[in-house]
Amino acid sequence: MEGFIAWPPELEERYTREGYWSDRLLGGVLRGAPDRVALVAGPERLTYAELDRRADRTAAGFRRLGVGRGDRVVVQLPNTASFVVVFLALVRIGAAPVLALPAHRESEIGYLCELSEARAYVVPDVDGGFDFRALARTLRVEHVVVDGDAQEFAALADLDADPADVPAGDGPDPADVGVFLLSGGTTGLPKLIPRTHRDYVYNLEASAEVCGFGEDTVYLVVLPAAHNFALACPGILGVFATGGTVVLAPSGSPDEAFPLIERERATVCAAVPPIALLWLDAVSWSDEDLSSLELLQVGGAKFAAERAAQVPKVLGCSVQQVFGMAEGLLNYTRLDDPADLVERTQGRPLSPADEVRVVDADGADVPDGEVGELLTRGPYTLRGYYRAPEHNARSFTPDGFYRTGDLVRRLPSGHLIVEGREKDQINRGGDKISAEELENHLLAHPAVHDAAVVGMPDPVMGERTCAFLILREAAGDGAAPPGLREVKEFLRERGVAAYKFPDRIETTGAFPRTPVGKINKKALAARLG
Ligand code: OOB
Repeated sequence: MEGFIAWPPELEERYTREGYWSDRLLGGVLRGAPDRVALVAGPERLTYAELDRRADRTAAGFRRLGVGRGDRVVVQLPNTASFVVVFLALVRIGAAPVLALPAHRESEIGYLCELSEARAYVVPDVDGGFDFRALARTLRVEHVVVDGDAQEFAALADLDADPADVPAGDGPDPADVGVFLLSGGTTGLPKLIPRTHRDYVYNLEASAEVCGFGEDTVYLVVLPAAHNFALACPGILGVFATGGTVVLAPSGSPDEAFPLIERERATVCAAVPPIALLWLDAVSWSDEDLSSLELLQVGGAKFAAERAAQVPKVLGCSVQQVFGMAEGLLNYTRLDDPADLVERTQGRPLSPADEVRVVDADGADVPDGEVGELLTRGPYTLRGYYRAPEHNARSFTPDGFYRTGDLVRRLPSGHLIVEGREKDQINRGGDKISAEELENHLLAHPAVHDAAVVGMPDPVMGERTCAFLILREAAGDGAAPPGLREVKEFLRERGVAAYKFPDRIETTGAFPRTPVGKINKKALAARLG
């Protein structure tokens, strides 16, 4: 696929020879017994055989539309059975789903469709009060497929064909891009992360092993299914590969998640820290029986040691810290690690073939125990973002290490402690916000002369977003300077996802500068006190 950067041949040979890569495909992950329940979603309960058949029929439906190997399809579905069916259908025909989040709006989706040259866009009719058909009308994609009331578009339910009636087409190769994940973003625009069948299959299978997933696993999904953590770390796909059951919840709210844990006897769940904190509080006033829970995975943002220590006491289950990234590298605390490492660290790399360096500003390795930037290379870490040559020149070392932008300390055991971040990004409870992307939107406001976005510490979210604005003189002649409400409304009209809206606005006369003239964001953040 043009724009995809593959591993160099010698590594390709090594990862295959050493058994990290196989020829298994993402479409073949359903390995549970045919009559076992694979998926519970709302009122639906699908066995492995039923899910397999629905995926095949939907795959045939997509093929009949003319979608096939090497095509891209932007998928923006909430946690419904349709998400799983559409994902499996597309990877089976070798069309790569581009996994947008339900929160994304015109700004993000328009860009993703254009960059990926998507053949199709798959959406719910209405979700969370938002009409995705209206969003679809603003786009130029050949096929819009709607789950529910399709209006003028194609209905997902009609993408149903007997596989025997549709020519089989060209199947995917394990080295093909299987799926595109979205990067959190550090620049003006989000980036697409190509994940091949063989690297992502390794990602999910190795994760399932480290996390002890098996036929008895009942995995509750509370994060968006489109997020790497919930999808493949080990996630939904890791459960399917080991024969367990996936239960989809609409959100991590205790009102929705706790009754599902009780009813389905869920054994494991992946959460971001704000959800874990909410659960720690909510057990005291909830009546549900959570005794089936064996493991709570927490990741996406730093989870404080004191809170991690509370999980076994309050929720009665083990805790696992997960420090991962859509770009690849996953770190897990191990199930048999001593409590001290589980509480204080964010885990160690999943794979023996993960190469990790911790370097100073000059790119020199620092000794264990000292803070530096994490660089990584390995059998499931990307070698380049899709169609982003300039960005790639900055994000990778010449020998192919990905610069994570995370500041970490490595212990002699290999465990990593996340100490901070170098990248210009806000991590709002696991949701990543590119400061530059938000600044560019703010600069489009007629009253804004300059904008600088910084994170501010928050006890629940870890960070919230503050936008410092320098207003135009012209704002004086009539136009009132925008307040927080106006700024949010402005961003909503521009079609920006709501999680990127600032939580606070500060106006100022000038930005502090670094000696080289860049905005000094540390000094700005310090003003927030
Ligand atoms: C996960 O993936 P992304 O792509 O949304 O975000 C990756 C970034 C990391 O580079 C790091 O800055 C931050 O999120 N992060 C953490 C963390 N886990 C992720 N920072 C501190 N402590 C942690 N435990 O967030 C992701 C992907 C797969 C599994 C889990 C999380």
